[in-house]
Amino acid sequence: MRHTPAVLSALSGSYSFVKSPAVDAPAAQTDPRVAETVSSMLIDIERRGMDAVLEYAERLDHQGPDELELSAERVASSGDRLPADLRAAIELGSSRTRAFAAATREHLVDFRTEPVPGLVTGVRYVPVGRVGAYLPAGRFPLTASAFMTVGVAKVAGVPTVLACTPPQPGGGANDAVLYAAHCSGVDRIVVLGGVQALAAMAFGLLDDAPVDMLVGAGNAYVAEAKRQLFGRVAIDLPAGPSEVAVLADGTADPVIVAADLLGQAEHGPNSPAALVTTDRGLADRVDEEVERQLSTLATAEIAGAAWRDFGSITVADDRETAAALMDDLAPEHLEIITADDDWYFERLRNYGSLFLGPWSTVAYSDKGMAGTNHTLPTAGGAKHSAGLSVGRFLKPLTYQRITREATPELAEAVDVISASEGMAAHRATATLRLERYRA
Ligand code: HSO
Ligand code: ZN
Repeated sequence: MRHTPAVLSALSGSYSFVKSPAVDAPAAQTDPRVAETVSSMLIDIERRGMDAVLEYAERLDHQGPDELELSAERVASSGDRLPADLRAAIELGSSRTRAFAAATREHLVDFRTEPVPGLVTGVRYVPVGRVGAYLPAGRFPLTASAFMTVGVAKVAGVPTVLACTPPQPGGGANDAVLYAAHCSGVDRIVVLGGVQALAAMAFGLLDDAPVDMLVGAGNAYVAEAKRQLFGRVAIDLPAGPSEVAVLADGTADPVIVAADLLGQAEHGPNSPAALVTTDRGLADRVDEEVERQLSTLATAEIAGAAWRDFGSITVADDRETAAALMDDLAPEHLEIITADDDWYFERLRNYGSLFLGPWSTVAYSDKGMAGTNHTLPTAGGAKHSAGLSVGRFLKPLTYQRITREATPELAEAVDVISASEGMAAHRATATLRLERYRA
């Protein structure tokens, strides 16, 4: 998240930084060394297949060749190894996410239109055939990832959803991640991490065919592997470090605002968190409150580093300026805590997911309890893209049926255009039909 200098200088109102980021926001481009490592691994795995996959799994994750497979019973019984309250929370998040995806799916309706008699055109939503989901379980096992990827793909009607999750330090997979995947309807889970997992899914080494689409968050290597495989397969999003922005006025509680900023800064030392406010007093109180909360936060080492390097507090003169600043940031998550929430709701254009009012916090969506997807554009991507949703797993395929009746109008126009372009074979496809129509 970084402000565009040209946008800042064009703002009609003024603003000032109470705290500006110490470091420029992480660049959207990948570190060239990461790109190089990933590229050589992909080439090697494509050439040598499963032998190379097993070598990387051994070298990078100390995984033996017989430690990839999980029996169906082991996955199905994963919930039995969890405390009852965690099991119930996973079931709630899974069903809530599936329900929101199903409601969204209902709005994606096949249709037909007949612009002139004899020309029928339409759209059919057809699910992608095979999806590969990466379920991260590194520093933090993001339990809800499976809801967002596996669960939403299954609601879209994807016939085969394969998942990979990295091995845990003592071997095996994280039971909460397994249970979340199981509740989400996964067809098969393999214990495999990093680039080797994505390559194995994309090259069809785990199953009888390659996947058509790769989804799911991971570290910089996982993100880069997806970026490099894009084109050969579809991907959800090029995901960078998680971000949060809060747009608040003097009515907001500084304790809540500070907690919500740290709530995403905890993801990693390069996670940006921004407050834009129309109230100078709130800015100062949040500045102090963040430090106070960091002094007791268990993950202060990460969140504190993120706040120090990528945290910002900006005071805007008026709500127009605040909204313009926020649209320029285009944050992954945006919380609005003001007396004018509806005005901002109507006005704002760029965000991955929006949280309206003091009771709405990002973690509710992060963990699947709101039902909305947490796979969202970062690094300003919200200016051009939306997050993952059921529609991404559905291809809106067009078709047409043209009858004899509609032939003269279409064929005569195609004849003229093709002749002007010199495309004789295209022209013939139309003129031959015209001859038959007139015969
Ligand atoms: N904020 C992350 C998702 C997540 N956070 C899950 C915690 N758990 C990306 O939206
Ligand atoms: Zn999060």
